[in-house]
Amino acid sequence: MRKERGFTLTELAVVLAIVALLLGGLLYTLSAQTDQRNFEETRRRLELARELLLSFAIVNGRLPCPATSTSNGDESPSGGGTCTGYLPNSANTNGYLPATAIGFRSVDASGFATDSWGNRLRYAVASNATQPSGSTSCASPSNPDAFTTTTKLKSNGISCGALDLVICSATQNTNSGVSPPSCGTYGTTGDARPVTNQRTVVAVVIAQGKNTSSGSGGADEAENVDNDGVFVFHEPRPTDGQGGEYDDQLTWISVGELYGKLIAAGVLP
Ligand SMILES: [Ca+2]
Ligand SMILES: [Ca+2]
Ligand SMILES: [Ca+2]
Repeated sequence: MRKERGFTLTELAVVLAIVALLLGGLLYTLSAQTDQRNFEETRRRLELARELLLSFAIVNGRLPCPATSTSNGDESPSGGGTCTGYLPNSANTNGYLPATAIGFRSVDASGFATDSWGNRLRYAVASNATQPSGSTSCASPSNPDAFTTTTKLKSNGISCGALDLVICSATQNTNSGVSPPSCGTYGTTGDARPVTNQRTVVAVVIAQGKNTSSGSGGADEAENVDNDGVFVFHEPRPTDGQGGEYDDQLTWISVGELYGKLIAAGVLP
């Protein structure tokens, strides 16, 4: 007679531990894959936003104004001109991508363009034209709606730079209180370096990413929504990284690229 023998408690515990480990690993992989997919989808939406903004400019001879929290995804004011709360103006509390004006399809129930986590895409456009650095060719630019009014953009012409927006590698040591806004001079660890030069960027689109829904995010991210002309772009970082947690994604349009598209389409000069 063979003696029947079951699993010992120790054996069962080992098996359960292995199953738990495998399951945990699987769940982690799944959530990491979802995050990665959302990140890439958001990147695609930003690129689409960029193309649609440039297409809008070709048809309308200007860039659209940002949407505000009450404009249901349309530019404000409708038809462009002097934007509601234009930069550099601290009253510009509600700059969103004008989804209905440019025909952007991923929108929330109120018509605002969103990233793949459902956060509304931010958008800022330069209002003032200026001499490109070291040049005197943009003699008397028409401001402050230089890039959002068709006749002004045309009369300013391609000799003007865009004054109000600059992209930096950190918020530390930047200066938004000067015109043009500045990434400052690099001095100590954590200080910003320029990602773009001043007078280069005419529009920027920002996705605030996964952490925005949970209300987290660091100082570098806060710089992207504090309604001044300085924006921060770098690779994603964890909470204890330089400048705090950062998962924002940005894309921007240089003024030269805008002019290039308008010239190619016969809108300028
Ligand atoms: Ca973020
Ligand atoms: Ca700031
Ligand atoms: Ca800022």
